[in-house]
Amino acid sequence: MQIDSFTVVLFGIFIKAVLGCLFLVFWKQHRGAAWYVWWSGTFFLACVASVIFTVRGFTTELLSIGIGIAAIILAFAFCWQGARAFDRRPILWLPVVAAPSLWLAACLVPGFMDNVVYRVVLSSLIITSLLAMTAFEFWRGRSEPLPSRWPVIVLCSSFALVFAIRIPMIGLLPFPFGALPMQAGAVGTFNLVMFFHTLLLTVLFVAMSKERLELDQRVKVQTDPLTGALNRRAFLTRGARLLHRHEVESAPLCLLFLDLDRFKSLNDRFGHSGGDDVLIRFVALTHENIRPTDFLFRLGGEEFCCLLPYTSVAQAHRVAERVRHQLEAATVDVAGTSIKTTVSVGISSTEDFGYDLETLMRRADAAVYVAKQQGRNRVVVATADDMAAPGDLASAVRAAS
Ligand code: GH3
Ligand code: MG
Ligand code: MG
Repeated sequence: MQIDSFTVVLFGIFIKAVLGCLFLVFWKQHRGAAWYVWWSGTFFLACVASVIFTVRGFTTELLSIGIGIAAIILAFAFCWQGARAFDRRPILWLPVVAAPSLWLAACLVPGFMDNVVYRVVLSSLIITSLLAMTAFEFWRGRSEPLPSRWPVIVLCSSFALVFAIRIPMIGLLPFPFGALPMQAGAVGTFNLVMFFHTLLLTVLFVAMSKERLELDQRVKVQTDPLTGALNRRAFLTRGARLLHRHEVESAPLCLLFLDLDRFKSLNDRFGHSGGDDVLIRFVALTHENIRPTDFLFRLGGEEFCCLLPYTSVAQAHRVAERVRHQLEAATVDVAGTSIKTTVSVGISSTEDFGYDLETLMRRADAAVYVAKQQGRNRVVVATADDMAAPGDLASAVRAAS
């Protein structure tokens, strides 16, 4: 069975319209995901462009080629802004307006529409730039662990390359790969290349969005909403994972248990919201004093825990002293009053107590208890003969797990 080219074009229009609707449906399900709207716009514009191209021959070249290519250019500009929205960067409206305007302005220049070389060069330059910017946006966000991000970067780059190589091929290949007289085979191949790029990119955009939404959910359930620190749930899962890795490698890890001093009286004097401000400041200050590879968890109330991978007791002691010192020196402004507070810290190490999270917690908690008894605002390293902590925090850890 032979399918005529008009049927293929109609099929393409239908697919693009369906994809445009699909991304709109995704957006309705996740209203915060504005990138879906941009990518929906990309497909609707590509659909409009295909419709306009089908009337070529029935209307002027300016209306068919001029407006059709402008719609394609706008579609790629939308794709780029979708990438920016995906990586939570502000939308750049100027290129969205400027790119198709530049093309349309050129179309109005006498002689431009009649010269296929000019048309191929200018449209390729604009589209290559837009696709390269899209690939660049995704590359900039590469620190986010989304597996589909890398194939998207590769695909956007190869899409850009397809348009870029048209420029050196102007005098060598038939349109649309170059600017020599059109051949049916070349048009078919070009459309096929476009079709597979678009299809693959769509699948990857959907996969990447799904990965992002899952990651956001995972981060949300592991984050304390007040301070932004990791929560007890994260402590249990990450702690167990970290300890297992350190045990396999026989590497040292230290646990800091940090308990703010006389926090209840601070709450009583300055109100709960004043206490909240101190908690937020404390988390920010602690983050400034640990490495990006260390972890800070809010276990509850005014109790925090740091896991310091590949760290000796001496190094952990320095970190704890730094945090203690800086908190002592810091002030938090609450309704015009400067609040000051201190912290007591207990340290336990895998070098002394092995690789069991519960044991490390119990030992560090006992060390905090000693610090409180000695007058607070100090760092105590857990030793084998520390007394047991009251309220047995380890059993709380067990209960939460
Ligand atoms: P110590 O020096 O012995 O640790 O005394 P403390 O007052 O810090 O300890 P205590 O356990 O007696 O009090 C902890 C207080 O923390 C009691 C509770 O009201 C307060 N708290 C718990 N969660 C929050 C919170 O989310 N925000 C605020 N502002 N306070 C909280
Ligand atoms: Mg406490
Ligand atoms: Mg306390």
